Amino acid sequence: MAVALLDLSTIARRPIPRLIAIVTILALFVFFFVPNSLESKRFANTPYVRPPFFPDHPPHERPQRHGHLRPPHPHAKHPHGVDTWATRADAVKDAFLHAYGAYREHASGHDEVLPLTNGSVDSFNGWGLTVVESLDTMWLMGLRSHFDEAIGVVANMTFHLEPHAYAPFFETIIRYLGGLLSAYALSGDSILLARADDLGSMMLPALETRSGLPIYAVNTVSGKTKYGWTSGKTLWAEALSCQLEYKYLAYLTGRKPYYRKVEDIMQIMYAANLTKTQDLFPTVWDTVRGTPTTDVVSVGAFADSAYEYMLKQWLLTGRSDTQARNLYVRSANAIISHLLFLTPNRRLLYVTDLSTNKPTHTFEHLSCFLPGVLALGAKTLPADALSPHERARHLAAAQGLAQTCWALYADAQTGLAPDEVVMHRPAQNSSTSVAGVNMPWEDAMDEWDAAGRGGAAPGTADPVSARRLDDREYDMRKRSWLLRPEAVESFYVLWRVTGDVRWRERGWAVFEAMEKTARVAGGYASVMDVDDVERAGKNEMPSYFLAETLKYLYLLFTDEELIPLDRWVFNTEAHPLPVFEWTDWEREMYGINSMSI
Ligand code: DMJ
Repeated sequence: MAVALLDLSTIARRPIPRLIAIVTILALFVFFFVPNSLESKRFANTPYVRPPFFPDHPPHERPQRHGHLRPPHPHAKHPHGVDTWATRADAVKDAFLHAYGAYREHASGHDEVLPLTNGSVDSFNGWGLTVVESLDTMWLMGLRSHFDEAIGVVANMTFHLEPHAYAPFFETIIRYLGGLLSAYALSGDSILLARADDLGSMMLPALETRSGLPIYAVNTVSGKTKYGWTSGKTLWAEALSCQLEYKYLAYLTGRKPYYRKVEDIMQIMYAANLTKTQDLFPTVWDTVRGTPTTDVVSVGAFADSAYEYMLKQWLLTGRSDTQARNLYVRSANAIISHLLFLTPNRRLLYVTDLSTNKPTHTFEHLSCFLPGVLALGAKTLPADALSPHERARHLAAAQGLAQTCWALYADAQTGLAPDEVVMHRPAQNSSTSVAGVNMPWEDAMDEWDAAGRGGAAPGTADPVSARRLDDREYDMRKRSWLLRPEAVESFYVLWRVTGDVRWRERGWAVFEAMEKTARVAGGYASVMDVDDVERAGKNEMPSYFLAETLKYLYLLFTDEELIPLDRWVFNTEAHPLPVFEWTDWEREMYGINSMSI
């Protein structure tokens, strides 16, 4: 150090070395600083140009498992003349490539494609929803080039919204956050976790309400929130359908608010007084007070995934969240006791809503998720949580409800199911009152038990076909098939739980009907009237079609269990998340307990 100081002072005293030193310093200054400042001025005057959403050339997939560069047409036989499950799985992959290709070509940079007009729509935030929803399906189908291209799109996602725009909490969490987390879990690509963390934190203001129940929507930039059409209310499905996503995110990031904010919602549910609604959760809640505002109970649109997420919280956390598990068992028993009915002739088992404890006898396609959840519970719950009697009932209810979901498909002219039906009540349709019509399923089960259990349990036999309207025992209230997944989702779980190949065959029948009626040049279009084969489709292809419907069909036909149900848990948008176990420090820091209710 002393030698260096001596040399510098010598240079400073002599004129020529001093001049060389000054010129060198000036040259270095010009070299390093001037271009940078010019550069930044140039950028300051140039408007920001977003990079292209997709590159010009579509991704090119290398030949896949069965040696096809492109999978065969669904109706084509296997090269050796055998129509195997593997060729059926390939046919679903072909359907996915057709749907995603249409989105990529016509709706790049937007949320969803409009399949009848080759247009696009920004249904949820305009960030490129179909890309995020398709990531894990691409991964499972082995579409690696498509996946890699999509990662490039995700890398550029800022989740930016204009000041007047709001991201709906429920849809953004189950679709975007669920999609990112699942793709991360499958691929391990850290950009996906980074984006999930960004989005998870941007959506947290939705939970900053007086009660902790989520408000409808958030502006991701300002953090401002707003109510939706229910003004001041939270739908019950919205309140719980964030548990899996945020808890897995808390596990991955170590960030406490991700866990605490959503667990506080569960604590409201554990403390709720449900005596008026017979242990069932009302569909609408006051966002400020955290209490129900209605006595309507349902497993349909406003409630569905909330019941699903009780069981799945327990499964996702390595079967440790016994409080959520026990609440699921209590709720599922209440559903079976109060919401299940049988039609008198075909013995169709259906799940309906209650308003002031009276059944409405409506049955929604959305409710066809329930058989899958009941079957999953019957398969996984331990003996100390579910008695043998309860387990048998849960499994029989699952099979019977799935039979009715199938009947709705099989009855229709297109082979596709209506979105909502109302079951006939002969006592209303005839002048004489008929005793025992639309009887509660539980009563029928008790009678069957008492009579020695001969034949199939009530409602579980294959439904008798009824193409004639009069024989159906229901009227269609919503005649459209909206490319929805719930029936094939339950067929998939039942196939894996029971090994009964009928569920696979039915899934194939749904797929063939879909190919015939819903496939159009611009993707797949919802069907307006399931009983009218001639009627034009509806100009929409919701992202859940790629996230859920095609994924469950693909998994149903793939012999290998790509997503083992004991190691993965599907969120309500069919994005699989891996089972994990909390560490001791997480338990301590997050305040996790495993208390039973
Ligand atoms: C999906 O977006 C999700 O499954 C949601 O929970 C309800 N149903 C739609 C598709 O029908």
